[in-house]
Amino acid sequence: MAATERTLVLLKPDAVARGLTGRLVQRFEDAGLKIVGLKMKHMDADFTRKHYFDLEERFGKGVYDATATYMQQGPVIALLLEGVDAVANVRRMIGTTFPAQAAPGTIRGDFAHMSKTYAEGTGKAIANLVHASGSVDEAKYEAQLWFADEEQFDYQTLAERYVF
Ligand code: IDP
Ligand code: MG
Repeated sequence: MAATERTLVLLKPDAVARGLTGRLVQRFEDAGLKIVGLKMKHMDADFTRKHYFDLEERFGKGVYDATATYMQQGPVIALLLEGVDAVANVRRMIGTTFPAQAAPGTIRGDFAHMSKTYAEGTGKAIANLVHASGSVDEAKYEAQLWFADEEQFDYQTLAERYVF
């Protein structure tokens, strides 16, 4: 039997402040993904660096600083989700990084519309509502960064009998 995966989702400060928590969590539950960890946290500079440890290297200081400010503007809600190919499936559900290009039906496409051009022109971060691990390796690193062993749970959902 192929193993299931665990992946990290963050509801970013704009999602929490806009009161979208329930609707966004509902989408993952509706797809049969199992919540195996859940917490609220206000990220500080040090923890933001650990979470986005390679972002500055990938996109430069301007993008890193804008993103770090955005991620610390209010609390985030972290979810550890389990399911079949959970990493790729959750990425599919959130849509591409820039909401203006994210397909309708995805979280970023349905709840935001900001473009890369606008973010660059204003020096703003992309307010794109959610983070999700981008690869299986990233998911493993982020799961242990955000959730101690005793904060990660094993239990059975009703849905998994049919969806896993
Ligand atoms: P992802 O969130 O879709 O995985 P990444 O490329 O890993 O996208 O970038 C992480 C985050 O950094 C993005 O979600 C976004 O908040 C921010 N970011 C990435 N590229 C840009 C940019 O060009 N301008 C502003 N913010 C950016
Ligand atoms: Mg990423």
